[in-house]
Parts: sequence; structure tokens; C-alpha cells
Amino acid sequence: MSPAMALNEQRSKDDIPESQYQKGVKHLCEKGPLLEVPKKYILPACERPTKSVEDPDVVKPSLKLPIIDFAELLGPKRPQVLQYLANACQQYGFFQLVNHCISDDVMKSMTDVCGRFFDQSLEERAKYMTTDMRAPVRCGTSFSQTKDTVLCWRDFLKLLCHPLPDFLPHWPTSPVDFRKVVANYAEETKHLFLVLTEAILESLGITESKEELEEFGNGSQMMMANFYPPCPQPDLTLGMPPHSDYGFLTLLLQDDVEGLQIQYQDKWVTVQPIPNAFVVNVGDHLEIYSNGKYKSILHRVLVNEAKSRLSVASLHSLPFNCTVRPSPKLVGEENPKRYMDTDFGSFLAYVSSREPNKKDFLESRKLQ
Ligand SMILES: O=C(O)CCC(=O)C(=O)O
Repeated sequence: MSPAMALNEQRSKDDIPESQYQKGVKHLCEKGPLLEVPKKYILPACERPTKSVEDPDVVKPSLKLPIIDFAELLGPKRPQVLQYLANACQQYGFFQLVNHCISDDVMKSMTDVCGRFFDQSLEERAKYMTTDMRAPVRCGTSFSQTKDTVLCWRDFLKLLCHPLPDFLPHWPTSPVDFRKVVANYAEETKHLFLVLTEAILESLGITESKEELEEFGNGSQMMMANFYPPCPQPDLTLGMPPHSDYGFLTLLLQDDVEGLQIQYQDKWVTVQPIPNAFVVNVGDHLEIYSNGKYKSILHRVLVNEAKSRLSVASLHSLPFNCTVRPSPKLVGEENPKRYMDTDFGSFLAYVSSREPNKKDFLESRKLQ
């Protein structure tokens, strides 16, 4: 037996204490060469990502997500682009946003500083490790790390962002430029979200939307930086399990490594990264708000053997203390209310009471 095999055999035994897993995948990988995925990350066969061409779940490689040109949305072609936006939200729940107002420099600095955050020592990252879901800053691992029976191959840094002056003093101070870069990015994505939301409301037929937009202006913003280290057996595990996003809209920035898959016509489709584009998706709140017209779609993340991957999701919605309900402007005799009212408290109670599973929460809000 080669020394590497011996080392692997030794490390593949389930002798890794639970507390080690809680320190994250990156820490696990740094402790020594990992030639096999520890049991704790191995999904039951039916939940593993599949690669076989015979498999009915196999990816349709030619399928492209709709691309929305933000500059065109603000120009004379707005009516056509709004129609295109409506189709994207109805049929895919996802689109790629190009030609937006955030510069390549700002996007690059954001992935760069988040990468440098994860590159730091465990001691530095551990300062922000907590299981308190309401903490303004939380560094963690997996999806729902204290509940998942099988862990995901992902570490994360979660930041509450709005109002910025309340949360900024809690954010990491290292790397030294972290606060400056992330605060700037948070402000720019918030602005982009508001302009996009105005267009989304218009695409739903809500044109007098000053009041609604004010609410969104004061709404919640949460940033989730995800780090997925290379994985020795990517077919056995996932970076993130199938889930939909709690919130109204998510603006996702990803590096050039593919990994995100969305469910489309019961198949998993890989989203091809477009440099400096945002992948935008409808969240549970927008599905509820649109009374089911726009769809909050399941998505998941694959990992790979060769490269680490980094993404930053900026999740936007109404203020945390708000009730989310179908817009009264979209409900009537012909289109009865299809979702019950909900709030952040009931969401937290729901996710704390069970292992998060697919679209459970949104399903639980549906009126029969
Ligand atoms: O990493 C990705 O591409 C997706 C991340 C994601 O789904 C999330 O943060 O909710």
C-alpha cells in the first residue's frame, strides 16, 4: 500500500470528531490530502448528482438561460424587454443580467476580497463562527449545519447588509479592505435590485408602484459568500442541495467555474457562467407576491475535482418585520389568493424545526 493510500485509509475512517466538521470543508481539506470524501458528506445514492447520459435526469447541455440586457431595459426597447423578463420569470425563474450598471472592477474586487477572506487562517474565520441564525455575521459550513445529517461541500460567510450603518461595524476587519469593498458592492447591488424590481412589478402589470418600491428600499439585504473547495469525489456529494431562495430576488455573482444547476422541465441544467453577468432568480417571496405567476425554482450546486469555486449571492426582500402576501393588485375573483400571508418569524420557526428539504417552506404557504 502506498503512503498516500495508507493516509487516505486512515482519514476515511469515521474517526473525525463532529467538532472538526463544524469548522468547515476548507479546514478539513487543509488538514492533509483528502483522497476520499468522508462518510459525513456522502449522499444517499438517489440524491447524488448524476453524470450518466442514460440517466433521465441528465442535463440538457444546449439549454441557455434567458439573457436580459439591462441597458436595453432602460431604453426605448423597454416594452419588449419587459415581456422577455416576464417570460423568463414565468418559465425559468432565472435569467442572466448583462450590461448592468455595476462595473467589472467592482465585481472583480468583490470576488477577490471574498476569496481572500476564505484564504485566511481558521483562527481568523472562526471569529465569526456561530450557529445563531440571526447573527449579523456568520461564518459556517454546509447548508443548515446543525441540522444536516449529510453535510454539503461548502463553507460560507453570511452578512446582513441593510441598513449598512447598523451592520458594517460587525463585519470582518480582515482582509483590511474587506469592509470598504463589500459595502460598496452591497450599495450598488441594492440599487440594481431596486431598478430591477421596478421593472419586475411593471412586468406584472403594477405600474403605480411608488409605495411598494419605498418598502423594498427599506427592505432586507443579506449577502452570502460561498466557497466550494475542490472535492476528491464530486459525484458523491453536493456543494448545496436542491433549494429555493427565501426572499424576493437573488443576484448571484459567480466566478468562471461552473457548478450552479437549476431545475428545468424536471431536468438539472447547468448555468454557464458569463463573465461579469449576474444570475438573477425569483425567490419564494416573489412567487408569493406574484400569486404564483413567477416561479421560485429549485437549484443546487455541484462541486468538482479540479478547482475551487466562489459565488456571492445577494438576497433582497421586504423588511424582516414585514408580512409577505400576494399583491392585492394581482388578486381578484378570477385569480383568487393562492398563498397564505407569511413573515420572517414563521420562516425561522419552520426551518429551525426540521431539516431543510427542497421547497418545503414555500409548499407550506400554499392555499389549497
Ligand atoms: O453558488 C451558487 O452558484 C449558488 C448559491 C446559492 O444557491 C445560494 O447561496 O443560495
